[in-house]
Amino acid sequence: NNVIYRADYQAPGYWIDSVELSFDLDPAKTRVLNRMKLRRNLDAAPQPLRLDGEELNLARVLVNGQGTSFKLEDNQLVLENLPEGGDSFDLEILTTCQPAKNTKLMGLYVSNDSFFTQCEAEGFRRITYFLDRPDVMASFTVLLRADKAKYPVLLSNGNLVDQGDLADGRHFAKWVDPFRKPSYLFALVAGNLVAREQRIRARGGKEHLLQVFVRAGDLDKTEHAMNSLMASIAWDEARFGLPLDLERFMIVATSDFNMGAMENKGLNIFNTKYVLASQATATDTDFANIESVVGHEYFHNWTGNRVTCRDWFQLSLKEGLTVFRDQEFSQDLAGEASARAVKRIEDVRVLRTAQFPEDAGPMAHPVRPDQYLEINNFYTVTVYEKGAEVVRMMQTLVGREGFARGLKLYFERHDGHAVTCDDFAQAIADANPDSTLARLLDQFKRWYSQAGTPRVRASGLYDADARTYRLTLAQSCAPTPGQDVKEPFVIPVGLGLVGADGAELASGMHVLTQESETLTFENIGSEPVPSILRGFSAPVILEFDYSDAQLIALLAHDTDPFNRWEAGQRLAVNRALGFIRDAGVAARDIRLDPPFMNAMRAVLRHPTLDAAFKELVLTLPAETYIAEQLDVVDPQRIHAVREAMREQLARELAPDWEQAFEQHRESGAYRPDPVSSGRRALTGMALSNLCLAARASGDQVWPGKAYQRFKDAGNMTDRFNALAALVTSGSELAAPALQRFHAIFKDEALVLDKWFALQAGAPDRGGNVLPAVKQLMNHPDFNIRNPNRARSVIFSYCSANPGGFHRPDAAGYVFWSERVLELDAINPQVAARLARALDRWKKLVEPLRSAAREAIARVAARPDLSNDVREVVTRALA
Ligand code: HT7
Ligand code: ZN
Repeated sequence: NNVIYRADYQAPGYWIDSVELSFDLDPAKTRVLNRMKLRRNLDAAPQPLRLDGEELNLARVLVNGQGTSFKLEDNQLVLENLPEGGDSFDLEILTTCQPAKNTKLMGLYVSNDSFFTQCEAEGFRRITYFLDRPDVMASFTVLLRADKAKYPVLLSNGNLVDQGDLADGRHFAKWVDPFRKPSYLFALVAGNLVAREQRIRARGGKEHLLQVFVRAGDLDKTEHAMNSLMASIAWDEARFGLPLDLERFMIVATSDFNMGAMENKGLNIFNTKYVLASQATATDTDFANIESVVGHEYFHNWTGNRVTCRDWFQLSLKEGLTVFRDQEFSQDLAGEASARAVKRIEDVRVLRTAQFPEDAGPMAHPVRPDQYLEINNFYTVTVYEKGAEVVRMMQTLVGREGFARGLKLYFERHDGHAVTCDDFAQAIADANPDSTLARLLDQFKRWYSQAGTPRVRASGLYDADARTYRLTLAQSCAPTPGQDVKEPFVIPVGLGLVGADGAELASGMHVLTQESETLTFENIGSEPVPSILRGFSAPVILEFDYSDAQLIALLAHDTDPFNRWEAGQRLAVNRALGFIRDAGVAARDIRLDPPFMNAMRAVLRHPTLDAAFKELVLTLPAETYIAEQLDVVDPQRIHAVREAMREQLARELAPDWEQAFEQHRESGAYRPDPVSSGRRALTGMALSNLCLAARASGDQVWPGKAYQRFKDAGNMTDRFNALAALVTSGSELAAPALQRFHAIFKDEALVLDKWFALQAGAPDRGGNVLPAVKQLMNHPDFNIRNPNRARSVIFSYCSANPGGFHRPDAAGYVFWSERVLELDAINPQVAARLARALDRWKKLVEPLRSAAREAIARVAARPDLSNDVREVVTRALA
C-alpha cells in the first residue's frame, strides 16, 4: 500500500511562485509563518490544493488574508474553494514544530545546541505545509529570529539582505535567494559557529565569499575543505565552463547527519566527517573523501540545483551525473595517468562490492526506478554509482569534447527547470548527432530502465594458419524483481590484444549491441591474450576462461592499468573459489601455488609501479565480492579462506614486505596527495602483513615496531594503520594501544568513530566480536542517536564484518533485528540502511539461511514499522 509509481506522474495542480518564511527559533517550539503566492496550473485538471505536512501543529490558515475552511487528511492540508482562474492568490499558514524532539534528522532539528535542516527528499514538509515536490520551484525569502547569545549565526540560502537586534536579547537575519528552487534545496542554520573565510575572484572577474562554518574548536580542521571548494570551483569552470553563480557560498558542518552532505542552494550542510581534517585526526582516505564530497556538493549547484529533477524517480539525473563529475574531478586532480587509474580502480571496487550485490538482490531497481514506498530507500549505489557509469558510457560514446558540448546544450535547454533522465540523454545525443549514442539512443536508454548487472561472456579462437583471432562477445542479464526478460544493452567494450612477449597487438573500442557478436582481428602472428573491458568501460560482469598463464601475462604487461589490476584479482578470486569449494580441506591447510606467489611478489618488488597501485593489487578481493561469485554462501568459510590466503601472503612474502616497509616508511612532510598517500597505504599494508606473519611465528619484533610507530606517528594515517595492524593480527599489544588511542582522542568524535569501527570490524576469533560490540554499545561514548556513532559500531559489525556477523548460533542476526527495531523508533532512514545488511540472505548456506529469514520475519511482523524499514524487509522476504 502507498506505493508510488513513476507512470503516475502528473504535473502539480498549483504553482507556488514565492514563499516568505519567518522563523522564531526555539528548540522546544519553533514558530513558522509561511506566506506563499500561488496560482492554479491551468494545464492541469481543476483540483483541491493538497499541501504536504508532517508532525506539524497547525495554528492558522488564511487565504488572501481571510480565514478559510480546510481539512487535514493523511499528512496533507486540503483546501477547496480557492480563487478560480489563473490569478495569483495569497496563502498564509502558521505552524509550530519541535526541533529538539526531531530524532529523524529530517526537517528542522537540533544538533549540539544548533539548528540545522535537512529537506531532501521530503523533509521540508516537516517544517511547513507545502507542495513538497521537486517540480514546484519558488523564490524564497527567509526571516530568522532567535536568541542572539545562543545562536549568534543565522544562515539561510542566498544573500543576507538585512540583520539586526530585537528586544529580549533576540536578533534577526533576512536572506533572499536570487534563484528559484524546489523546497528540498531550502536550508537554515542557527548556532554558535565560527567560519573560515576566503574571498575569490572568478575567471569572469566576479568576487565571491566562501565560508566554512564549524564549532569553535574545529576551525583548524577546515583548511582542506576550503582548498577542496576552491579547487572544485576552478575545475567546473575549466572543464565544463560552469561558473559559481552566487555571491556567497557556505558550507556548514554538523555531527548529526543521516548521509554525507547536502547541496542546499548556497548553503551546503555537511556531515563533519566530510569537512573536518587535520593530519593529526584524519587519514588519507578522509582527506580524499572530503575532496570528493565537497566537489560533489559544489557540482550539484549546476547538476541538481540549476537543473533539477522533475520527480524523485529521476534522482539519478542529478546524482549519477554528479557522481560522474566528482569522480572526474578527483581523477583530474590526481594528475598522472597512474594516479587516475588508481582512482578508477577504487571507484570500480565500490561499484562491484556494493552495487553489483544490490543489483542481484531483493532491492534491485533500475537506475531510474519505477516505484517506491519510501524515496529515502532509493538513495542507493545503483542510482549514484551505476548512474555515474551510465553517464561515463555516454561520454565514451560521444568523446570528452562531445560530452562537454552535450552538457552545454542540456543547460541551454533546461536551466531553471525540473526535468527527466530522458531530457538529459536527449541533450547529449542531440549535441552529437553523428555519434553512436545518437544512433542507438533508444537502446542505450535501457541502462535507465532495466535493472540487473549484464554479463558479457567472451570466448576467443586463434587460427594460426589464417593469422586471425576471433573474439565472440555474448551478453545476457538475469531477471530481477518485476523484470523477467531483458533486452540487449549497448555495451562499450574497451579491447586490446596482448602478445606473448607483452607487446600490444591491437586496441580499440567495440560497441556491443546484439546478443552475440564476433570480431575478427587480422594479421595476428601468435596466439594473443585478450584484454577485455579495459578501463572498466561498462558496468558489466565479464566472463572469460583465462588460464593462469594468460592472467599472469596481463598482470605483467597489459598497458591498461585497470585490466592489469583486474588480472591479479582474477588470479586471487579463482584461488579463493577453489579453496572454498574444496570443503574437505581445512582453511589452515590450504596452500597458495608458486606461480601466484611469484606474480604477487613480482608486483610488490616491481621497480617502477606506484606504491598505491601495488597496494591495490596485493589487496585480496573483499569477502562480499567473493560471495557474489558463489550460488551458496558460507561467510565463515569465505572469511577463513581469505584470512588463510592473507596469512600465507604475509608469511611467504615477509622479506618483500620488510623491504616495502623500509623503502616507503618516510613520506616526508605530511601531504595527502596521491603519491604520498600511496606510499603510506603500502607501508601500512606491509606493517599489517608483518604483524600477521609474526602472529604465526610468535615473534614480537614487528608488533613491537608497530606499537612504536603507533605511538610516534606524525599523522593519523600512519598511526591508525599501525593500530589496525595490531588489532587485525590479534596482537597482545592491541589492547594497550586501543586504550592509549582512546585516551589521546577522547574529545575527537570523528577519531572515536574510527576507534569504535576498528573494534566492531575486527576479524572474528572464536566468536569474540559480538560480545565486544555489545560492550562497545555500553561504552559511555556510545550514542545510538548519533548516526556516525551508530554506523561506527552497529554497521561496522553487521554490514562490514561478515565473518563476525554470520555466526553459526545466529546471535548476530538476533542482534541485527533488535538494533533495526531500536533504530527504527529513533531514525527510520538509518534503520532501513541497517536492515539491508541481510539483503542477500537467500544465498546463505543452511542453517544460516533459515535463521536469517526468521530474523527478517521477526522485524517484518512488527505492526508499527516505518515505511523505510517495511519496504526493505518486505522486499527481502518476497
Ligand atoms: N543529495 C543529497 C541527498 C541527501 C539526503 C537524502 C535523504 C536523506 C538525507 C540526505 N542528506 C543528503 C546528498 C548528495 O547526493 O549530495
Ligand atoms: Zn549528490
